[in-house]
Formats: sequence, structure tokens, C-alpha cells
Amino acid sequence: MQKTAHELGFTDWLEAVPDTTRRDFLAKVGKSALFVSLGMFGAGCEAVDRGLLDRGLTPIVLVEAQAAGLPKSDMLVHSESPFNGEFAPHLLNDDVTPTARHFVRNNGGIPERAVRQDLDGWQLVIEGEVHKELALSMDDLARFPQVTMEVVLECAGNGRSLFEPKVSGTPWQRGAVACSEWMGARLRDVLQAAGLKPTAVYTGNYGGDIPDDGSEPFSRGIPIEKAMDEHTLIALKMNGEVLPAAHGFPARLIVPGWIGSAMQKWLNRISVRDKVHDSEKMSGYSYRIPAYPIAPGDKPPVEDMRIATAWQVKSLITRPEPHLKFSAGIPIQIRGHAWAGENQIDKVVVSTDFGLQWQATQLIQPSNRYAWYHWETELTFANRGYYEIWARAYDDTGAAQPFTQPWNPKGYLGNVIHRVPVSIPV
Ligand SMILES: Nc1nc2c(c(=O)[nH]1)N[C@H]1C(S)=C(S)[C@@H](COP(=O)(O)O)O[C@H]1N2
Ligand SMILES: [Mo]
Repeated sequence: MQKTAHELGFTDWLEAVPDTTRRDFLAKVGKSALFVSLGMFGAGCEAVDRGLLDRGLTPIVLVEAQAAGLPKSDMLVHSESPFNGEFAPHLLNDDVTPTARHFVRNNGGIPERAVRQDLDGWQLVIEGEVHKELALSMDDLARFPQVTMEVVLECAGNGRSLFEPKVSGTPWQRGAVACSEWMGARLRDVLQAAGLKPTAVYTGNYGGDIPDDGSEPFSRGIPIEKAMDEHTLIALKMNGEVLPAAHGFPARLIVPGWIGSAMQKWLNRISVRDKVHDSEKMSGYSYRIPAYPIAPGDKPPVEDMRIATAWQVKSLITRPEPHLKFSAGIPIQIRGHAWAGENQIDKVVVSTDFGLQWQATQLIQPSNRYAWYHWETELTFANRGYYEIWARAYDDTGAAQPFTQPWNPKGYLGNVIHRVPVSIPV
């Protein structure tokens, strides 16, 4: 039985690693190594550096992802530490996304507590601009009225790989989005229990994860109005089960319609502030977009950047999957989802001739305004050839998805239309 990093003492254990390996290893695992046990998992993770494995030493961050059930099967993995992975659109066809198909986006390591599903000593602290500071246990949270809601959760960087010129950051394709069912207490009820002071304007949300690169722990916040919205939740369950390690055990925020980074995982503290939260991830170019349209490749001065909040109108084609061959004259089932942040979907139209002509699809209403809509139709191709199925969603403000991706320095809020190529060989 191997010892944990704590038992062994992190320094002693590093001494056991030969110098050359140690340098790479330290670069790879950084600070988060201190927080994860070495011994609890068997060796055998494919991603693990062979040299270390042969010496009976296992890079912790990678093993931690494995212990958290990652990667999920059929996942497109962008990075292992921190772990980031998504699913191809045709794997996201379900009305309610099963946990097994929900993308994972981490800025740092997964807390050991989450991997162990350990509630011992866990508390959610509510502090700052409140009359009464609270330290809530899981039992306390479970005593608040519990709300169940399907909510679209989408990373601000979803679609980043479609930006031209290329931008830095995880190269998400289209699959950093999902719509699962979340259950938990209203953040409003919890904040009311603490009693907001009139000076409260913003939250600062904190979690139990630590970045691998020594940077400030991931923390973002939301305006008090959004925090007090009846749909904003402290989720304790995902698709009917206790939150999985990768998705924020034991508690996370669900901020409907807003970018995923607002939905703090492994939540353990909410500090109510008398001004806009000013953590690293709220500042500079992080999760911020230019106040006005800019030319592709331009970098506006930092004072012209604004905090990204709600998503814009968007859709996904989940049927058919790309590059399938069909026969002329036979109807093909076309299907997908659409969502629009805090707005409603008005319609989704499709084209098979590069946008010359459009036809209506049947829109299926969601279970609530923050779940995704579904749309479907049948298409019949009369002649052989190469085609692209294009889908374009409109919201109730009249906004529709663009044909060319408007550009911003970090590749946020991409909503360019989805195109699925098909061919009719004969
Ligand atoms: N504590 C913490 N919360 C976090 C993150 C994180 O790295 N740490 N990532 C955020 C981002 S950028 C996104 S898109 C969502 C992803 O949620 P998921 O992994 O459950 O899909 O979690 C958000 N909450
Ligand atoms: Mo994100």
C-alpha cells in the first residue's frame, strides 16, 4: 500500500523522484499535488507518465482525474491537468443530457474531498455584506426548499476553435454545452437567511479547487440581482444524484442563462461584496469581452473590456452526425437543440443550399425557460451531391445566429451557425 502525499510528506516523496523526472513532474502537477493522495488508486491510467509509473510513482493530478471517473467514455479530451473534455454534437442528442455526456471544464485540480465524496467538516460560509454570517452544513442546505430545474450549462469558450484568427485557451469545438437536471436550494433563500445589507451589490464565489500553476484559485461572482433571482440555485444534485466529483461535489452554483464560469463548483464560500468582484478571473481579459465590435485580431485596451454574463442565441444539430451518406428521395430526420441565455427561442430554420433558401422546423418547448428547446424536421434531397445542413436559431428579441463568427480576444460567446456536411452519392 502506497502512502498518501500527506503521510509521506510531500517533500520526502519528491526526493524519491530522480532529478530529471522531478523537473517535468513538478512543472506538470505544481501546487495541487499537495492536496491529493497518492496511494488511493491503483496504477494503470494510460495517461500516466511511464517513467514515473515504473518507479511506483504516479503523477497525482492525472490520477485524480481518473479517480473522478474521467475521461468519460467517447469524450474528446483537450487536457488532463487541469481536466477539460467535451462531446461531439451527435452525442448530445438527449433532451436532458445524461451526466455521462456532460462536458467537464476545470481551471485547476479536482478537490480530494470531491473525489472521496467526503462531507466531513464541509461547510458553506456566507459572509461579507450580510447581517448574520452563516456556516451551513449539507443538512442545513437540504432543509431549504429544494428546486429541480433543467438548465443549459455552457462554457464561455465553447466554439473557441471556430474563431479566426485563432485565439489562445482550450480549443472547444461545439460540445462544451449540456442541459442536465439540477436540484438544490435557491441562492436567494440562503442569502435571505443571512440577511443582505443594503450595501450588497455582488457576490464573490469560492470553491475548494486549487490551480496547477500557482495562480489565484478560481473565483467569480454575480450581481446581487442575479443572485436573488428565484432560478439561481446552490445545486446539490445533478440528474437525480449527489453531484459527481467532476461537477462540483458537494455543492455548486447554477446561474441559468449565464456563462458556465459563473457556476462555481466545489462551492464553499460566498462573500457578499459592496462592489463588483475583482478576482483575477473577473479582471483583465478573463471572461470579459470588448464593449464594442472590434476587427478580428485587434486587442482593445483593458478598460474597454466588460464582464461576460448571459449567453446569446444559439443552436446545435445533433442529427444527423456529420459526413454520413444518404440516398436521394428518402427523407432524413434532422434534429437539434436551441437556447438563448435569458431570452426565449422564437424559431429555428434550416438550409441545405448555403443559406439561399430556408425552411421552418418544428419547435418543441423546453420544460422551463432555462432548459434547451428541441427542434426537428425532415429533409429530402432530390439529387446527388455534397450538401451542408445549416441551422439558424432566432430569439424573441429578433436576434439570430451570425454566419461569420464575430471576434474577441479570448474567443468567448461564439454562436456562429452550426453546419453539418452530408453527401448523396447517387
Ligand atoms: N471551482 C470551480 N468552479 C468552476 C470552474 C473551476 O475551474 N473551478 N470552472 C467553471 C467553468 S469555466 C465552467 S464552463 C463550468 C463547467 O462546469 P462542468 O465541468 O460541470 O461542465 O464550471 C465553472 N465552475
Ligand atoms: Mo467555462
